[in-house]
Amino acid sequence: MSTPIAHSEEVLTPERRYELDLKGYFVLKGHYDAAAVAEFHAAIDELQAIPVEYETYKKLGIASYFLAAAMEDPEHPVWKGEHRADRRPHPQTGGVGRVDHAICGTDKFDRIVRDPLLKILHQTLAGGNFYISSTYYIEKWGPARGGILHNGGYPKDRHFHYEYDHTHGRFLCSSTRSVVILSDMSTIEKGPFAAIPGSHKANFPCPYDMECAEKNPLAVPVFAEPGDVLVFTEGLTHNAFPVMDDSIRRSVFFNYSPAIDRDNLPGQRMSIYPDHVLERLADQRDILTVAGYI
Ligand SMILES: O=C(O)CCC(=O)C(=O)O
Repeated sequence: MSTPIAHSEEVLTPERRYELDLKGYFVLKGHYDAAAVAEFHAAIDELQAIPVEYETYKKLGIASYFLAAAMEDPEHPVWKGEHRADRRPHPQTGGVGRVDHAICGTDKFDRIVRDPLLKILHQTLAGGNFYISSTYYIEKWGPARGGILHNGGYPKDRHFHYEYDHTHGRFLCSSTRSVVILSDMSTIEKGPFAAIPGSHKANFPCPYDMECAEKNPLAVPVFAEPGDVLVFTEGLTHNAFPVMDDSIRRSVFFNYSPAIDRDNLPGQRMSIYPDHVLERLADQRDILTVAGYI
């Protein structure tokens, strides 16, 4: 990883800015090296080794992919071994397909939290102070379905809209993401990320199939390799193509949103992160303790 980067133009270059504005995403090729990729795989292994128990999840601050429905209900079926059809545990390892608030259950994603390039990038896209609003991984073992295409510019949604303010020459995006690719997604069989380029600026609902990317004529695969980081506005219509072979597909999602308050340090904070995370990442409190909404 390079030394701190001072200017947003060095990070959001004219080429990246144009591509993001036009298509709604771009890929940072080879952003993380093999050692970092190995560390992120180890993070997922660590999260999967945590027993899927309400008390344990609550104590750590991690969440089930059912989010509030499960985290507010100790009797939720997920604590009794039930899973969403597309997030079933791996048949051999038993590892669960997704854990939310992942940074509360492992410190092995901390280099993504601290990543100076990603911080400047997402701050620029938020148009000011931002915070990390969600962190999770997705593991799929093939063959596996892609998933329902979601979001888009229409109807405008305050939670994920894309905006560029021409008057003041700045972005005002309400939600942007970094997806760290951990598996080979360089061919269609491997179930790459799916996107409808330009859909973050759509003025109409998508008239095509939203159930599966492979049936939507406007959805394209975004091919990527381990260590690449896909940056996109959550206003983009997106999901994934199906995994067609028997490979394991893994990626890590970091979501960034504008902070709604300048400073919300302990004592007065509304951070979603428990104290053990704020202590471990004390140098990153500016992006973990600000108030925001998810
Ligand atoms: O698995 C993927 O690459 C896409 C998942 C997705 O659309 C999401 O988490 O919002």
